[in-house]
Amino acid sequence: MLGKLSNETKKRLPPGQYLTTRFPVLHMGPVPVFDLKTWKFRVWGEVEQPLMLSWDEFSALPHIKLTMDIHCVTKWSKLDSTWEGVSLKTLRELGLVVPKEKARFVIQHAEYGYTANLPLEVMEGDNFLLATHYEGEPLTPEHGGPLRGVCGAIPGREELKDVYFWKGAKWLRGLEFSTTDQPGFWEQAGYHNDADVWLEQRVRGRRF
Ligand SMILES: Nc1nc2c(c(=O)[nH]1)N[C@H]1C(S)=C(S)[C@@H](COP(=O)(O)O)O[C@H]1N2
Ligand SMILES: [Mo]
Repeated sequence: MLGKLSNETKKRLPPGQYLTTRFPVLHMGPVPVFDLKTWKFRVWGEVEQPLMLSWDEFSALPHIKLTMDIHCVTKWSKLDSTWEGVSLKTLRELGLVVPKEKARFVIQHAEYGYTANLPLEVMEGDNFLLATHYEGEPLTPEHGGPLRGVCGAIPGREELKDVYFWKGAKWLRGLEFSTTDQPGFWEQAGYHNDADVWLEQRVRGRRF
């Protein structure tokens, strides 16, 4: 199958990955039910001011559109997926989420206690988004609606750190800014803490 791919496409496929045009659904446990009337998004920890937003308030924030290649640790990759949502950069520029100088990590907190951890500079990169829409439509519940973290690769932006898709928490309810790292759900289960797709950091302590 790889033989049919153009050189340009091959360059966008990290080691060990194959292309799919499907969008598989992958997560632990059931799809949570949510009520947008009571839904809240919270930010706490090492920030100048904790934040709590209702769904209407979150929706009213400036959204950006982002097209990325996404790479799942189970080895599928999907090119040119388009997302809309709010970036951490926007939250900082609006003065809503201003990390304290000592903040180093951001922990995404999702329904049922699922967490995912990333360094602050990765979360503030152009390839991470708090996403409300996928391909122009509101996120479906299966894919993490109403809000999820998404991370991927932007072709040509080699300076950015590209991490596997598990580092984006579906059903996101809050962000905790921290001075110390706190391995998330899959990281505690043995997945690699750094999760760099180009270094094939899938599992802690070894490559496979
Ligand atoms: N809340 C939550 N988010 C999660 C997961 C999960 O189990 N729970 N699984 C992660 C994994 S392993 C992957 S590959 C992606 C899958 O997203 P998708 O179902 O939209 O393809 O979600 C990530 N986010
Ligand atoms: Mo995954």
